[in-house]
Amino acid sequence: LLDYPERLNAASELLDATVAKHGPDRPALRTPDGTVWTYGELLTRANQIARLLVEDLGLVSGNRVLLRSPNNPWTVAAWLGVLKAGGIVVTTMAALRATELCPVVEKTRPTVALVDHRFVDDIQAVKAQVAPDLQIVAYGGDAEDDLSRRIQDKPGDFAAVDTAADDIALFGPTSGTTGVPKITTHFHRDILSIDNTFGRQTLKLEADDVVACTAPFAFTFGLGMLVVFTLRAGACALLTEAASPAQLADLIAEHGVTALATAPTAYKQILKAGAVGRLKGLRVAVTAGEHMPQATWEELERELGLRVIDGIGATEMLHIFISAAGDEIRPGATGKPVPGYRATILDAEGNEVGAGVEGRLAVIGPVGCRYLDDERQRGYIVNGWNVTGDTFVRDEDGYFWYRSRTDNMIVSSGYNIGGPEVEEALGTHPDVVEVGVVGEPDPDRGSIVCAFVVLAEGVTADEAKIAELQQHVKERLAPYKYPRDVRFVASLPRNTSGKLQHFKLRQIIES
Ligand code: 3SK
Repeated sequence: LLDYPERLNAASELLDATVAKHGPDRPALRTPDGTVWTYGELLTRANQIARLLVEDLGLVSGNRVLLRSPNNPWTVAAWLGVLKAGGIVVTTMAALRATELCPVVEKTRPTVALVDHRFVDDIQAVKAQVAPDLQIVAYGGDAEDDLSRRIQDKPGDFAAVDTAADDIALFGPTSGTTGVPKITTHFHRDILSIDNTFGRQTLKLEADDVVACTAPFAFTFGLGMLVVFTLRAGACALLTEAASPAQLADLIAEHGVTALATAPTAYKQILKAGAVGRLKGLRVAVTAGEHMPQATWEELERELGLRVIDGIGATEMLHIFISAAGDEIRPGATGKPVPGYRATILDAEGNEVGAGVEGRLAVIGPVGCRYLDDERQRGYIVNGWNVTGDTFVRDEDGYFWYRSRTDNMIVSSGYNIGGPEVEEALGTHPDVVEVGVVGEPDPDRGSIVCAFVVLAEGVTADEAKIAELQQHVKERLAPYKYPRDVRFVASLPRNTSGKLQHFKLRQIIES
């Protein structure tokens, strides 16, 4: 399963090996405007970019190249070209501004930045502030020095640098939910490991699949789905930039998408928009990033006959390590450790606890947390286990059930209340579009449950609605879990991966 040669270049395995197996003419990437890149075209462009980096921009093995772009074919070619050239890719979210990019650039010290032309300004500002020697190449525009012009006369072949399986291939910044970036590091072999584990054991893409995923490449959920698993299977990725849930549903129908990966919120919104019929062509559906409420999972099964593959991953672990597919799924549970991983539950002291006892999720597998030069490594590793910051409980059959982020357990009058269970209960109310639940300090109870609610358009936000929502929770959960404070808001704060930022809700309470 995970036996790799000492020397290995992940990009060659994903691209050259697939071309050798399936030929150059199959579609590898497509976009909503009808652009299609075959595997042969992708290989040529990746090779030309590798040549540009080595021949013109002076890249040597181990140098870092920052990528900044929405998901599009050039970004995939650039990602592969950097790896083939022996460089280390630094993925960044296109949405980050100069102030957020500066600490990433200071820490990873890229020599080159390949940047979508629409996002060059911030990177120019970063160069001026902290990286005077950074060479910036824009792409996707019509300027003379645009990447496509700079590579057009280069030969389309390039022998990949003979990297070691344990050479670093990827620096993946993660802001977690607190904002200060940590840089995760991943080896060439890690990239293949996520395919040999989750990709091949659970997801099982086929060469005829058309894969869509809303997560950006800079969120490793998207990188795995659209690049690693798709290319290794010889399948085709539909690369969408920003799309609303209704637009996404239309694209899925129009482009014959057979495999979709997106956050639970997007599935919920597609259901609420009445667009679920557009997903009828799906063979496989995946969700991660947040826990999918059981009601959403069941509705999708009823409507589409699809058993959605839920999973939990982490940027530190590169991809999903607990999941289940098909008949192995136990609705409501996240699943079991993906083959290749072991998982357990730890108490506050780092001791393993048995079935039925809630605690901190801990995991060991072929990929693990290695922050670049960061004291917070000590917080992530406990007795050799990677501790992800999630509270779970394991049942007698070895299934793992999500409770909350460890920092979102609300202790109210001595009761433990998981914020997500209250979110899930409120989310089943027809007037609720989105909800975030956190603890609010309370002099009598220690904390009370506070719900921030986005109501559907046209619904009146008043005292009667608050009472109705509280009653709705009391009818579904132990009554002590009901939100004593309900605040109506226009939207909820999410990070660039789309994850709800509970810490920002707590800040609102404190302010
Ligand atoms: O957040 C997750 O669950 C996740 C899933 C897959 C890959 C990466 C991440 C962070």
